[in-house]
Amino acid sequence: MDSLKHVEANLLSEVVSAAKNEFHDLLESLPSEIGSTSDLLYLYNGFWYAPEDLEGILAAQQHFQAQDTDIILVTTPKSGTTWLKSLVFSITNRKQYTVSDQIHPLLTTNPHGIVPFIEQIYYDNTNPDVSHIPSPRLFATHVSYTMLPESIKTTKCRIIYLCRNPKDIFVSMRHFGAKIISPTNPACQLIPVEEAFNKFCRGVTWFGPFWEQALEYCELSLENPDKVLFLKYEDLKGDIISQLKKIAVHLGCPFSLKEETEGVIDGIARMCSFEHLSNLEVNKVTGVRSLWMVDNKDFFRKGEVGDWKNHLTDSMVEQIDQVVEQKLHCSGLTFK
Ligand code: PAP
Repeated sequence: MDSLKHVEANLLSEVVSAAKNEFHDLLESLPSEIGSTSDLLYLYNGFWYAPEDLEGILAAQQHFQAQDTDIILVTTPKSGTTWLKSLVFSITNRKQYTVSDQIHPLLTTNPHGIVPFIEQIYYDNTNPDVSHIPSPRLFATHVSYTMLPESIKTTKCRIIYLCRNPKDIFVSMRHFGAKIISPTNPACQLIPVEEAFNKFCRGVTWFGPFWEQALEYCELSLENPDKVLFLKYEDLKGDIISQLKKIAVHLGCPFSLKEETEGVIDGIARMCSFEHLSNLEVNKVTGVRSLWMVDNKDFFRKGEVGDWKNHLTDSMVEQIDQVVEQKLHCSGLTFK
């Protein structure tokens, strides 16, 4: 029995190392460039990826089997992923965990520890067992629609896409990069901000270009609103209650009048607010992590709309306005 296990383990490690070699060969064949985040990115099918993200998503394309009841949260990095994860988890689990509940998971676990990124779980293990996760399973991803595993497109699972003003995304990403890039890899220093901004405007950024991704999901939400709900961070900040109702309807679990009058929607908004989540011990302490090498606290900075005004020069604003005008004008997609 032991020798059989040994043979199985050897076979598995050979398969894994063959896949690693194959991926390594693929990377070698791809165009690469230091991205706006100061790390090396690779261009694959029109989008830029850090190698571990690309490896994870390619594995997910092969192995991830979506279920009709799955919910997939899609964002460009730094556009409100952490917030969206907490909101959707709270909505879909509201019968099990009321927000006044002292055992509500968000009180002790960062949203990233509750809703996993598909590309991360398939990077950690090319074929993880996700079948045991209770329904509705919640997953997040930063990838474009074209790169999603096929079963997400063919099953009835729902997608929620959240986008944000790219000026605030850049500022948020720059601060995040300063927290994680150099400390985790001393050989890698942040490139000058003007250079990083140029790269961002050329789309050479994690999962970029951001406009290609936003356009894809925006068009899909118009063609197939039952499948894709398109949200904006600025709208969540502007009127969280109406956005929560919209999300609940999209997910097929609208709030009842009774829930509304009992303050369930307000409770979820409060539970998931920046002020509340960022002040929880689990999201405040240095060294507490839910994702790779990032402290939970690094997912919370200001949580505001328009902080770009404090960081971007007039010429940067002009440059990105031109990109947005040129790339998004026809779609009608605008940012406040
Ligand atoms: P990720 O893509 O790496 O997971 P993501 O959560 O999308 O990061 O982005 C972090 C941004 O969302 C931060 O924005 P800032 O840098 O402009 O401040 C963070 O502060 C903000 N954020 C995190 N949680 C919330 C929340 N509950 N409400 C509003 N904004 C939030």
